Amino acid sequence: MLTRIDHIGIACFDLDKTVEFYRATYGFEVFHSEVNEEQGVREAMLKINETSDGGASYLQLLEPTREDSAVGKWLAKNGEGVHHIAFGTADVDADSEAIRDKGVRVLYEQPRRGSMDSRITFLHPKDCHGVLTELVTAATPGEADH
Ligand code: CMX
Ligand code: CO
Repeated sequence: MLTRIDHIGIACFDLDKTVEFYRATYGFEVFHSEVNEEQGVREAMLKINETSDGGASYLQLLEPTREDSAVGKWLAKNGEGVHHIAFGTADVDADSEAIRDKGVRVLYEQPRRGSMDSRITFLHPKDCHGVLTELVTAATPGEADH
């Protein structure tokens, strides 16, 4: 069951400048940052609020590490902006299989590693009314490597 907005992914050209904009304008601080080479991103997670399922909602600011990555290609075509939304679930395996059974293309056979040791998969934007949609199961407390 999808129980929260886990994050909104925002593509930017300069992560440090974008982090500073969110800090100076709204007071949001970086909760976690990392490079995910598989996804081709340098990213910062800004925690916005805790949620009733014990999780949280974040903004995920994304700078590409290479031009041929998903975010690099998207930025070249669209410029900066909202790149994807992510729903949180306790069981990304079961939920992505159930969604696959409804005929929506799930991009990965098995969930892959996301921010903070979460497990993630994506649904094709062309099957989701133009929205690239991610499903996330957060690492269990204690496993996350801040
Ligand atoms: N939102 C909405 N539509 C998108 C999109 C996005 N983020 N990215 C691509 N599209 C659309 C394109 O506009 C294009 O549409 P048209 O054919 O009408 O022009 C179509 O999808 C194909 O796009 P493309 O530029 O040819 O790109 P690809 O097919 O090579 O890749 C996708 C698209 C979704 C398969 C790829 O971006 C992907 O695998 N994404 C998942 C991984 C990812 O995004 N990682 C970065 C974030 C990591 C994280 O969140 O942790
Ligand atoms: Co994401």
